[in-house]
Amino acid sequence: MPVTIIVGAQWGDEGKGKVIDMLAERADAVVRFSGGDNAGHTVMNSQGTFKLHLIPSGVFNPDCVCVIGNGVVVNPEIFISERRELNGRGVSTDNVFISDRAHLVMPYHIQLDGLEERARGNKSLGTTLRGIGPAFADKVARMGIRAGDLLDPEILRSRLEYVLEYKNKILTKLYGEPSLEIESLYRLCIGYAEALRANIKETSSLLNEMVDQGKSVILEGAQGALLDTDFGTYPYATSSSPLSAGGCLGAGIGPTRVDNVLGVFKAYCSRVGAGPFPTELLDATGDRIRELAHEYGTTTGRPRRIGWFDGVAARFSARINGMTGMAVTRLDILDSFDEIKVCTAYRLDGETLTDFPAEPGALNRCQPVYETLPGWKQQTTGLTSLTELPRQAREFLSRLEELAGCQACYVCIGPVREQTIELR
Ligand code: 2SA
Ligand code: MG
Repeated sequence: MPVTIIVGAQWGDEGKGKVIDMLAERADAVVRFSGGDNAGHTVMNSQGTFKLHLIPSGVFNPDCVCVIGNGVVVNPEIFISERRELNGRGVSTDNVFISDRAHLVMPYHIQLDGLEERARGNKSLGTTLRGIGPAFADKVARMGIRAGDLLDPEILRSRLEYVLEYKNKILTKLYGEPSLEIESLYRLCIGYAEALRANIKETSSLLNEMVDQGKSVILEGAQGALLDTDFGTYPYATSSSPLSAGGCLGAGIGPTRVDNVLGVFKAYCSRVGAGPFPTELLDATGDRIRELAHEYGTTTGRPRRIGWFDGVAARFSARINGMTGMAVTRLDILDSFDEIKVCTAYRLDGETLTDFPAEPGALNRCQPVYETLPGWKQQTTGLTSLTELPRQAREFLSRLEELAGCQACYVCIGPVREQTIELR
């Protein structure tokens, strides 16, 4: 598997961290390509349980190069604290690099995320308040500070002066907040520069050389396809591209070099934050899944919204990602259910839809059409092959494959690395 892109196929939290941790055992490089520390990847392996927000899940393989790509926005404080925690628990970060083109999340981005959410009132998006949207907005507005800018004090100072003049107008005139001081911000950034200097470098050439040498490279997405700025439930979306195409852009590897796109689906759905969610379960079944699976935000601790597997969204996601395979995670969470539902179509204004609508209002009004499958009522954790899985579980997986239009390659039946069955 020379170059594989691994993406979240739903609304994030599908268990990408676990799948990547497993595949990273055999990888030469793992690259994070989108999002920022809004992401939360939980990894459980022989070294313990880790919640990663920025550092790629490949960090547990000491021979693996880990890259935070140009498509990520990096909060230096979070990077430094994550590195400290990993090092404190015996995990080396010597092979972790940050692209010099990656943009930084600055303190004013976090401040603006909070002010913007408050200004939206009852139309707030439920962001993670990590400054991610404002940092990406500055990137495309050509007003960002990049990791590479930290390395030259003169460039850094002139960039900060340019940006602050504008930010201070917004903060004081629009929000009535005090203006920011250049000196303290500059000193803070000089501190970041000292802490990060050894990690910052040009990473796209490094990765392309590895690809040229036939090394195995994994591109690791954050969040999920349905939160993509273009194809997600806009404006209830994140501000970067969690899609496979975002992988090429956010790592600097051309699409012709990519061999596989693995989409990670949960056996049900979850969503955190506002926005349409056709299969949402606002009943005891939703609560039961949330508690069984401990579905709470890794970054914010917010309870996640829960719903049945959505086949319409799955097919859409497989198509826009060009998936070559899927991983189905958290199958074990459904072990005790008598019946399991999967959504096969939507009903909207008297019509049956099998494609995912672009307009969030329309999606909000979609009623799911369900097919009910019998549960397997048997513990799957501990099983090691497809043939050992109960017949009903195999039928459930086949139905998910049919609905998504994509073959399952892995099924996860427990949180730790080994609790995964490789199907093909
Ligand atoms: P933002 O902060 O600007 O990216 O928020 C915009 C929307 O994107 C959603 N979003 C997420 N959805 C699922 N998981 C995410 N990561 C954390 C986790 C979230 C958490 O792993 O649990 O801890 O709450 C994530 N990050 C962003 C967000 O909810 C908004 O709907
Ligand atoms: Mg997560």
